[in-house]
Amino acid sequence: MNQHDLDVLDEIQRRVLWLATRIVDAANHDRDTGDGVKVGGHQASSASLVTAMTALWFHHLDAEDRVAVKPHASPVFHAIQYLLGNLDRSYLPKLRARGGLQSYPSRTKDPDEVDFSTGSVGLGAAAPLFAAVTRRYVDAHFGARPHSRFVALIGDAELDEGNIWEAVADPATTGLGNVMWLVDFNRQSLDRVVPGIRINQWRGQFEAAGWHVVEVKYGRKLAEAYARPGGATLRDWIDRMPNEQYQSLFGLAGPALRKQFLDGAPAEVAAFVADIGDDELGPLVTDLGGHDAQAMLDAYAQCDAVTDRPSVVFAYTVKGWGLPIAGNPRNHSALLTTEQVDALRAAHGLTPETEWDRLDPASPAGIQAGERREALSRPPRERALGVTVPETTRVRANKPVSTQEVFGRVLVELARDPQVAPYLVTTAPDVATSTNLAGFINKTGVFAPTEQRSWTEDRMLRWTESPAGQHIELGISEMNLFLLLGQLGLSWDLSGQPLLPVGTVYDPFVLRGLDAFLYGTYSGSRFVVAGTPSGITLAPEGGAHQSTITASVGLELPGVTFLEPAYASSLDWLLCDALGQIAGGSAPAATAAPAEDGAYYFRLSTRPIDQAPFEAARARLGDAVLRRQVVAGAYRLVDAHQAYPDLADAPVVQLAASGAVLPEVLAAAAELAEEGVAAHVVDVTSLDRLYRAWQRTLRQGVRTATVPSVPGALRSAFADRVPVVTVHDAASHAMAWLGSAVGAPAVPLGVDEFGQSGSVRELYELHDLLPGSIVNAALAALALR
Ligand SMILES: Cc1ncc(C[n+]2csc(CCOP(=O)(O)OP(=O)(O)O)c2C)c(N)n1
Ligand SMILES: [Mg+2]
Repeated sequence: MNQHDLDVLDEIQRRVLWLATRIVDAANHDRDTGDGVKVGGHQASSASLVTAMTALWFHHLDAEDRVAVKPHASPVFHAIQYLLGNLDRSYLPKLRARGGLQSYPSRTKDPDEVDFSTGSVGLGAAAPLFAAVTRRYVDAHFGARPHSRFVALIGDAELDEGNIWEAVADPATTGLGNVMWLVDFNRQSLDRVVPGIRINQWRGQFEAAGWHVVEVKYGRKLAEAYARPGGATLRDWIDRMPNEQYQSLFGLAGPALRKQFLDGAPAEVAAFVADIGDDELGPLVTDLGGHDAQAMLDAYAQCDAVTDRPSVVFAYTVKGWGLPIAGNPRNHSALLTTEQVDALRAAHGLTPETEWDRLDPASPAGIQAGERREALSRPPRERALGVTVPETTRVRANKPVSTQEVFGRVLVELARDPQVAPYLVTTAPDVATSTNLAGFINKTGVFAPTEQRSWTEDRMLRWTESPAGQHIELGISEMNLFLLLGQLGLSWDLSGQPLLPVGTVYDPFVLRGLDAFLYGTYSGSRFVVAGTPSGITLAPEGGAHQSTITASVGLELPGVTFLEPAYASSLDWLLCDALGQIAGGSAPAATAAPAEDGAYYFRLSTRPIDQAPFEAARARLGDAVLRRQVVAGAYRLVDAHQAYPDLADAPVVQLAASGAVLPEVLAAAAELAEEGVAAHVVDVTSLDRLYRAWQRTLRQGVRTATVPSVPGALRSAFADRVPVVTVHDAASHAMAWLGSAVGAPAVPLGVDEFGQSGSVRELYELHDLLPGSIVNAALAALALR
């Protein structure tokens, strides 16, 4: 790049630095929230990425590229979008304000176009890598999309997060030449100057995983000094200097800086810098490559040139670059004072009248901004898949069957549907076969970027790996599972192709990937995940594999619909419905639930269950009504009035249960009948949809100061206002609210302690889930009336 263009970039980056700093300043000093809670923001973390980001958006990126910005650099991102003309000026004083710019880049809440949400460090960093995995898959199945580079701008301390290394190490992410991570190597975290010199360790870790590593360590001034005779000793000294000592230089000037810089240095270094003036020494020895636009552009070009593996750039930067808090170990959340901001404004040649201005459109910088805006403008993307997922695959079972088995069979059936099949993609963290994906894999194969030779012939499992495969196998990392699902579910946006992603995981280990699960749904992703097997019902497996709190997790996660069917047909309907919702807008008319947007979490079991009671309910209610109620969240599996007509005057209870425990509940209802109590049995297929329906009417009542109505889903399943017993192979708390929703006393039964090995019967006995306990709970509930 010629000097003129570099000068233009420099002018732009100076304005970016100013705006990013002032955006945070305005949030803290121009607004009075009146609640005493500090607003906050990160001027220092923003400043250290100003050069790298200016060089990206104002020179390097194309419209097709997708970038994750480290959470604390969101002000830089918005400043850049503003200068490009993609953000209205009114937002600039609204960082961290309601309806304003989000603290951390958000796909769903920011007014400008954010590619990847970030916030929980490590996750946003890994997301572009999985977006690139998704792109490789899309290109292989649907034809090559226009080339994109997937970039992550990440903090150096972010590399302490384990999920980073799980992502880097997984074979599914190897060979992605369109990925570039840029580490903002300012050697500071939140609390401290990162001890020691970690670059060699990190370099080794990336290289061991097959990555291309670039270091941008020095700026032009230092490079020139190194080239002078004796410069090698200077370089050697700076390279060996501990971070703590180096960082301390930023707070110093004059002779004090020289003294600190030379502390412990060989005599030749002192001699080399002897004729460099005090005023020049500081700027020289702190001249780092991460603030040299040409050095950064060269690094980006080096990454582009390596097309067979991902690249990582370590850009040596200064936290707080260009600000009075530069390099200060306590600068992470430090805010410039109003006086400092005033001085900075003046130093940037701005006044309170001109401080929010865009670049003068007639100036070279303004012209550059206009050109870049054009170059970066993107065509709209289509979210809906535009295919109709059938309401049912008609899986039937005439013998006891588990939901996990049915799940596998429904997927196989859908893989036969010519409309739906091409878009299905499954993934699992080394549990594909043990979660019943084998049938699907046998039909569709495993995805590999290139054809792989198969060395063993297995008639049960045809693990053929090829670019046509539709299962993406991961190593044992639940973080990677949810990161990949999250990106597969955003493929419509980031790769121009909507997909129907389905993941499986052992239910207890949903918790292991929980933050990535949250990350995906917070980002607006849509996918299906099956947690299977779950609960103490996988009895002999013992406490380490028995999930108890996952139902609550599924129920409470926003953007996630939690489903726990017990019977084959109900799972079939719910899974087809979920995929139909993801396919976008093709929700069958019978769906009682209002349009949902997000992920679908099925909690399944390996316990075979007799299907006859469900068929009886089907005969009683009819297919259409039953389906509607199943999809809405609950239906009466046994209607006591019809099942026990001679108990017309008997006391009535409702036994509500989800999933694998239904046989015990049915047995309890029969025992209660013998004791003269009429018990309805309600199969709760989606605790989540029921709860949401209830909450919706309550909130409506609260907001309009009117008496809330009882939502339809609750009304049809719990027609009588009589005592309730809830039974769940999960923490008793998850269903306990049903009593209040029905307006009657409730006794919640569930698993509130860690499990252990045993038979189903033994463990149900331990946790009071056998029919005898359910009967006693029903009597207790009646007594509480
Ligand atoms: C998972 C997670 N843990 C903790 C935090 C709080 N936190 C935010 S930034 C930060 C330090 C980041 O340091 P670095 O990545 O080096 O970024 P820098 O600000 O230096 O650029 C921490 C601990 C977070 N956002 N996410
Ligand atoms: Mg840092």
